[in-house]
Amino acid sequence: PRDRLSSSAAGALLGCALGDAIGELAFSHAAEEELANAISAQPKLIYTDDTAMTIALAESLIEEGGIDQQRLGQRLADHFAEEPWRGYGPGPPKIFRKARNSNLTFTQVARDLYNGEGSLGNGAAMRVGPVGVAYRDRPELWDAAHASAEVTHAHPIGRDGAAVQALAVGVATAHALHGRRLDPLVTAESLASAAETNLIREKMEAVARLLAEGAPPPKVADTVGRSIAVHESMPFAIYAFLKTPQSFQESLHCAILNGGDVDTLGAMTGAISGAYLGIDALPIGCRIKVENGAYLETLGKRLAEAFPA
Ligand code: F2R
Ligand code: MG
Ligand code: MG
Repeated sequence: PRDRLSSSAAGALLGCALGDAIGELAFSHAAEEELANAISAQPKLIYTDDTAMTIALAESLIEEGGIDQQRLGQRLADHFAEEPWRGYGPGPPKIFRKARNSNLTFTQVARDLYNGEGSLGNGAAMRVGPVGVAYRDRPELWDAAHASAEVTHAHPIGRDGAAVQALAVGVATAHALHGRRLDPLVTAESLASAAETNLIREKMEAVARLLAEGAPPPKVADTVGRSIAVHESMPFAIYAFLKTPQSFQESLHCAILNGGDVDTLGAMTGAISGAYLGIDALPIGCRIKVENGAYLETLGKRLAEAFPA
């Protein structure tokens, strides 16, 4: 089980980075053959803010042994300060700046964003994979996912979207750990019933229904959405995994070849699929090209050691 957890944790982090970097290429190469040529032409696969924030969250979980919101906020802000060019959404940099220049905590500042509504962007969900790996099928997962989200995303939809994505990674990791095969329909239904907001529950119910009907991906994307808002991207990312759970590549292509916020769709699907299938199932040609791949693999192993089976 220790080796399986380690493989699953490394798979989740590298899967996120691969999905993010390849998804970013799909913004300008949206057809399968064109994308394959673009990947071959790249000396390195460069990830974006999705993976930079995932790394910060994994490091914070390992250092703190759980979610310490102030320390997580500080680590996210430090990563942003080192690499502000990673393509961050507009909200997090504002929060980092204001928290640094005031006596307010990160969560207090995050609550003021977007006219006091807080953010419902997909930024908390795209980075939450390490919480799923660490807590898996444990009851603490839900609170840890909320706590990790609240550092930048205070809107109930932003928090709920992150918690459902964390649960998807948690279910995938737990199945991998115990060598069990996951039932896509049962998983979609249980994720729907775990959601706390009507909007996300209804989207996940639509995912379950469309999976059962065998609806084509473009129809699913049009129905549930694929935008920068979490309720319009996380459900399609989970669908892309559940449609073909045995193939990282097929899940990733479904996530990123139907338009929208494709780096983030890739990061979310890649994290779930990588956790479920383990590091050895990731396409080796891409794995060796991904930026900081050795560090991501080591970080996954350290995360597994910090939260053992
Ligand atoms: N920033 C980007 N990409 C820019 C180009 C996107 C692409 N071309 C596309 O069209 O999809 N990528 C990175 O940002 C996203 C994650 O963003 P995050 O961290 O959630 O940021 P923020 O600012 O909190 O939220 C994002 C946008 O969502 C809308 N929004 C959020 N809360 C809202 C609210 N309460 N009311 C109304 N709108 C709200 C705003 O438009 C925010 O700008 C990822 O895609 C990552 O890759
Ligand atoms: Mg991004
Ligand atoms: Mg994005």
